[in-house]
Amino acid sequence: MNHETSITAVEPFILHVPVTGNMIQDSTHTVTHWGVVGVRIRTAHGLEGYGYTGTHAHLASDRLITSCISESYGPLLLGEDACDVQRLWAKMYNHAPVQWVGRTGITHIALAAVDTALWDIKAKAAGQPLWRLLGGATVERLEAYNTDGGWLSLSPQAVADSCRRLIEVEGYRGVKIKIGSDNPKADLKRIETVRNAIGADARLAVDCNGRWNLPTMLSVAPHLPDFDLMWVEEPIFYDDLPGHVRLAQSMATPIALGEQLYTLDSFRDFISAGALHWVQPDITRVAGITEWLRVADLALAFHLPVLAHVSDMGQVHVHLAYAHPASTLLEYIPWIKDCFVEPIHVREGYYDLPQQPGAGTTLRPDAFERYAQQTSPR
Ligand code: 0YR
Ligand code: MG
Repeated sequence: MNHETSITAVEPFILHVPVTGNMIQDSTHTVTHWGVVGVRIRTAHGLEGYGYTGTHAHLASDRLITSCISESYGPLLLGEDACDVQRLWAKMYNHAPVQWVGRTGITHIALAAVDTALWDIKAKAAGQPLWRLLGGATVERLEAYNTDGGWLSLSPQAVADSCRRLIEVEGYRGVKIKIGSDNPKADLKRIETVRNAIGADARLAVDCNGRWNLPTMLSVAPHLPDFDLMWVEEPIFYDDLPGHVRLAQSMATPIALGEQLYTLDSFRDFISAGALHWVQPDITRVAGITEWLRVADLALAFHLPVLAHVSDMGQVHVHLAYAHPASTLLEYIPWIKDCFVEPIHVREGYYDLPQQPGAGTTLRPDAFERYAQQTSPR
């Protein structure tokens, strides 16, 4: 037992941070603030680990997460060595009373924050950024693609203008835009407007956020090759495995998904059934870095590329994407980066490699001053 990293306190927090332009929409969600819901774990000799997860900043549901962290996981951690990440993850994941009420969902989201804080401590104790602790960077430069110009709340022309600026001025090689409205013909027009604006060489992906049903998607699919898309993301409902298999068999454009899948087993089922082409795990859903790495290894075994999903989990995902050999590209969304001591940064379309020890999750004190919410009602 390393007493220096013995856990002495587990302190959850909730931050609500405004998004770009005060409001964004995809086909399924309207968001004004991003919820940075997480935990600070203190250890005996003063080392602190931070972990967080992303929400739509709804205080009542955010408090379900912080209550799970402080009341269910906290007591399991006190006195334990924070560096025993795998064992502690299993202890929390398999804790029977918690598992009984939440085999996925809120418990996974809470565990994601805790697991990340443990990895943060482990990397800080080693004096290394997480990507180095995980084996080192597998690429010299990790390419970023930008989603923050493509919201469904913007007009097609506004999306086209912002995507063109991202490519031509900011140096991105790729962008992703939202589709999945009630008018698929208008969405095809939207894609065409953007493709024309950014030119033939830029990478373009579209994200339906699970909104359309199979017939709608099948009617749109034959038109998509005109726009040379990297992928269609979450084309139909998240858990519809047979639907995705049928779609993959009849649509020429590759399918990306995973931001709503909660388990390694679900990734195994989707991948082995041939239901997707780009694997998009998010530490938020799969209960942390520990399980994310297993999903990425699984993808590697099938020679499928991994795209860590972002939703502003980029602070951590950049470490994983640099370290994992299956990872090729990483989404960029800039809403919360200024809350962190070492914000992620994209230069000419590539992510800077983080330099500070830890998982990239250490929050600045002024982020708490500006954005903190009460974790429980007074
Ligand atoms: C709103 N990324 C996504 C936004 C994002 C959402 O929830 O963050 O569009 O999760 O689909 O690929
Ligand atoms: Mg998505």
